[in-house]
Amino acid sequence: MQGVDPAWLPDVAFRPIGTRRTLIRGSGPLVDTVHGEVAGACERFGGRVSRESGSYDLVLELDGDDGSEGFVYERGDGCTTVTASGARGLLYGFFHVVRLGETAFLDDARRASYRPESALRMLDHWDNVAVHPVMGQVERGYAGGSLFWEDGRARGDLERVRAYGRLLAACGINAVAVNNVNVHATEARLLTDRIGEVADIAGALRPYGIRTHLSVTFAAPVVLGGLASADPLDESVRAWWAEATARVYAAIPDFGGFVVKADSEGQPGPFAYGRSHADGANMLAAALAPHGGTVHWRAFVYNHHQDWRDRSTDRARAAYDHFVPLDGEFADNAVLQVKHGPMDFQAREPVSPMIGAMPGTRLAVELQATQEYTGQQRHVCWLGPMWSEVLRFGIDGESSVGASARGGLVAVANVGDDPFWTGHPLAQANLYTFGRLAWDPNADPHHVLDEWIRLTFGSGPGLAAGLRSILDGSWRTYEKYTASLGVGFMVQPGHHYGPSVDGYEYSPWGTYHFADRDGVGVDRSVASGTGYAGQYAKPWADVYESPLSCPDELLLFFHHVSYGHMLHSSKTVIQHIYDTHFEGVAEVGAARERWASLVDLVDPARHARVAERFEEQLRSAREWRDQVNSYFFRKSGVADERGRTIY
Ligand code: BDP
Repeated sequence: MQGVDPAWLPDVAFRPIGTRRTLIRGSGPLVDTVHGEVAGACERFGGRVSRESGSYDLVLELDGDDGSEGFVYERGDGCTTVTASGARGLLYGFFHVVRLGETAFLDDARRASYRPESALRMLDHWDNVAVHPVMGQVERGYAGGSLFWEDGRARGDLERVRAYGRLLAACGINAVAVNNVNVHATEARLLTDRIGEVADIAGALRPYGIRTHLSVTFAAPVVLGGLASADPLDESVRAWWAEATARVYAAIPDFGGFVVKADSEGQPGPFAYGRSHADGANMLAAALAPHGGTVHWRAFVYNHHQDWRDRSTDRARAAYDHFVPLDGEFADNAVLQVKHGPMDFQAREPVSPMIGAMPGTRLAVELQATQEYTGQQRHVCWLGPMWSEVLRFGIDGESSVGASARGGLVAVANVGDDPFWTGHPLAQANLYTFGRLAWDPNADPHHVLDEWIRLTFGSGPGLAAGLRSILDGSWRTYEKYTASLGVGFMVQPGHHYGPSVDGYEYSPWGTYHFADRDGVGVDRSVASGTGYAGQYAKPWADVYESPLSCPDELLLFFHHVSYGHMLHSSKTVIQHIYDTHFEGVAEVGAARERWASLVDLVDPARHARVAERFEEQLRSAREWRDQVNSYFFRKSGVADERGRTIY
């Protein structure tokens, strides 16, 4: 597509396939997609593709379609073979060969089977159909307008959506929710009279094995159906949902299901009728069940009108307190979608204690690819290591978050209609990494990063090493110059970009750091605080309970400590704050220099876009450093050991 960055699917990545002879066996729409891919590559590079037998370098074979997503890869006797028993498996096997490049055709005999750890790997788009007066078109979007919606309706030309589906399939994603979880009036109607627009989008994504989901409002029976109530136990309400859902499936037979944000930040929900969230979710699950659909019910429920003077309410506790008592009550096709941390996508949070605490419920874990709190795609912040830590976290010391997410892995999308897809071209690495980690939560994120670099930028050694050094540690760098030691939320209220040390301190949102002249942090211990630490299984409940065993990076999330408190790193809290803020800025400066040195190796438009973002990142990092350091210097009166300038 003209003017659109090919991201990790540049033409050249198809050369190894496009110069060879390929046999494709099997039939169906996804086999046709694979055939189209191979034929396109052959047209560009001179190879050949056929559906008959003969002598071949590559055989892609679908034997049946049992709906599975795995594939077997084999190399021997001068031929590479991918066999799948499900059509999506063939598609993923094909992209596996693309990723291997020439290696796929080197003559060492081997055989391996692959399958995704999780059956649902989904992106949630917080896209509004109509531009919202405060949130714009894409809520928390930093990559231009929506890929799906334009001028208040679905785009007429869906070529870009199709290209998006292709990118997603190439990293293993199989589901997309196409509208914002905050469902405004226009968007509500996508469920009913505007379902045809959703069907068009679903049609553009389907050839790449992607099922479409829709965010719906719990109040739909009232706002769209004219009913007096949306009570989930009311028969007429249930009948309304059953009918509405049947109409959705008439338009989109492979529709994935609903995403619901209920009783959260002003969205309607079952509480208004004295019903539980299991009642609410199960009503929608019942409407979807006959059609094979799933409801993704979000667990992001807390009081956003909190009295900041009341120290007994702790937002971190809320999701667990609401939902864990409901374990076992959710229908089989209801998935409870939990943010990975208990608060809200901060640069550092502990893993949500809900994960692992609801063995009788299918949970999906939600990550945030869109960089709301991690630099808004103006800062380089590759989130692979953070997500990998989360997914590999052993909730009871053993079973991992990744394995507990039986309902799937979800990320809030970071793309828009920007030519580079993600605003900051290097933020594409987050999208790619999410897909690959959702497929295999135990994958080494650094290998994934290398893979993304090689596909996107080629394998020139200088360039690859430079990119790796810029991206690899970028999340830790970001953490250093922003809010320290897990304290979080020292951001500008509303848009959440840039520092505001007390921006949320006396607000109703439940996000406080409690800094005073003696110390900082939130006491969430059982012994003297909010008791949140007690929501964890052992050993974590014990580890987090005491400041002596709590990991440094989460200290202020769990404890209120003095500025002189000694960290495991043998630095005091205050000196750690000073040091990390100076280091963070220095690291951004070094990354910016490194990027500048790659100028001759990177396409000029891409280079210029990233260079421009680095200027802003450096400015912003300095602003963070100066505000945070000055704030704590003035609160504590403790001078920097190293005598650097603090204002
Ligand atoms: C917060 C965002 C807000 C979202 C909310 C959510 O600031 O825009 O609506 O999460 O997840 O992080 O529903």
